[in-house]
Amino acid sequence: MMKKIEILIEKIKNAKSIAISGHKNPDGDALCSVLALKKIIELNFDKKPTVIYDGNIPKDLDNVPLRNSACFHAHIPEKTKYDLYIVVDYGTRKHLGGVEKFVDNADFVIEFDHHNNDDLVGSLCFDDTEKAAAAQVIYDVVRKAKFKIDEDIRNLLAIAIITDTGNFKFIRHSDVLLDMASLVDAGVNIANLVNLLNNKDKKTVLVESKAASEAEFLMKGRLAIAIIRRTDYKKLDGRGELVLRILGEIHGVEYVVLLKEQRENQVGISLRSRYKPINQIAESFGGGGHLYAAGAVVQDSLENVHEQIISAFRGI
Ligand SMILES: [Mn+2]
Repeated sequence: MMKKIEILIEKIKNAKSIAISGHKNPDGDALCSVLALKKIIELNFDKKPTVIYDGNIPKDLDNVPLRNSACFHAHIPEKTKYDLYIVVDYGTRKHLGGVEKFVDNADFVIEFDHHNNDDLVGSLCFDDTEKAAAAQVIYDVVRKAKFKIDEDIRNLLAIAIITDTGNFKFIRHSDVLLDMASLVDAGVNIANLVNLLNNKDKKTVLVESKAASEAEFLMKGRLAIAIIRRTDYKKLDGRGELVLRILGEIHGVEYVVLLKEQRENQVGISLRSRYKPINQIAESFGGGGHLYAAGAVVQDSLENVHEQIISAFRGI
């Protein structure tokens, strides 16, 4: 590890231009880990890395520190070449989206990730699939390298951890709590950060609550299915997590399905389960994910997908 950190320091020191990206359509971990790393490099190396993203950054992340320093990839000339490119929380190459061309064009690529991946894009890899967030991988390196950090960095790392663990619901190891404990001891206020994330557009919340209130209940109330049609899909921001959460709070509901008509003949499926794994259902639709939270995108009509989902749950 120390050898890798030496190389990391060497590469940052020698780079005249540095860019950093997370996965396409960044979530809290992908965006905040990248912004934290930008500030870490500024503070410790006196360099100004460019933060580049593809897709849409949800409104709830609008108030995170340094949010405005993230540049949309299409605003940067296509042939731009960086000495050093750092990819964070990207998962697999296909999730890089529009920044892939810059990554491929860079002299050297470093990665920080916590996903399973057998197609690594980095030449120097800080990967740990046991970590609950990419931010933890960065925090680990920060402490081993004795890098200076400030309030922005601590808040960004904390937001990344809070969002990727679903407010600590999905943790598997105590180390994430220990990391959070050390951030809290250094001044992070969790309530303030959660408040800062409550920043959705009214229209988004109203569309989500409407979808929840119009849900249908099957299998004696154990399966809830909500639908967001195309006209409402435009008002959605993010994955419709609120719909899944509202329905999942109902007594007796074990499975929640959200069908999003993203465009004509394209439906996004989000699946949640309380007790039994449902990732196999997502896989049968060509998707995947975690045991109890999975999804897929299907090229078919909403009506057909709706029917297929119901029959998939008959087998469970
Ligand atoms: Mn992550």
